Amino acid sequence: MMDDLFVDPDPVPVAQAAWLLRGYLRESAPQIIESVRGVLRQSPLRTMQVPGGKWMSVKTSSCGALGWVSDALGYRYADTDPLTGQPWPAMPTALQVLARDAAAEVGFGAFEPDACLINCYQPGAKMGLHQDRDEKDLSAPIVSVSLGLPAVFMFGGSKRSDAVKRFPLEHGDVLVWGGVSRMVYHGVAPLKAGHHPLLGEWRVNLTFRRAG
Ligand SMILES: O=C(O)CCC(=O)C(=O)O
Ligand SMILES: [Mn+2]
Repeated sequence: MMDDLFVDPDPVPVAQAAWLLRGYLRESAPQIIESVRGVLRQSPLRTMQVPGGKWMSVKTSSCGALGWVSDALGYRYADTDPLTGQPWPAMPTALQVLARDAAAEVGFGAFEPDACLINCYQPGAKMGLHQDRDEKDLSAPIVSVSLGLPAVFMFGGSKRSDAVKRFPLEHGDVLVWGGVSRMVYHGVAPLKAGHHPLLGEWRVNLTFRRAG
């Protein structure tokens, strides 16, 4: 009877070919989190080194046919988890469907991600401005899901020096960018301390890509 009061809010354009789907996850968040926990039981979180030798403040893992890895040699996608020596865990169906539906919501039809990078932030963790540039198929969008503690997302331009827009991301928000915005510089400001009812002291980000 009241269902029509709970329609999804319209996607908010944040740049050309980039949208924020606020509160997209809603009641499916616990199931998504359970799926992520299942992945992390097989391929645990770890801290990766970036080329040049520094360590990331974000802890990561992956699922899908390809996983994102970084070490002193550089960034790349690999079909095996270097920590376990095993293939990455399969991408749970709930995650695939979430990514595909969110992409379709803003006009990217037939998005079939083969990689989901799981980024886990604790207070103080951050991700500097970067481009997602290791994927072979740049015609596919990036779908980025936020869970747990809120964060400030930075969305710039195609040059590192371009002006950056900052906007808050909350639990359940999904960002989708592609097309002319596919190569924009983006990052996450240092996470503020807080407590989330489902994830405690953590922010979890799922970044879906067509990598291979
Ligand atoms: O945590 C986020 O919201 C962004 C993650 C990201 O940009 C990446 O993993 O490449
Ligand atoms: Mn990125």
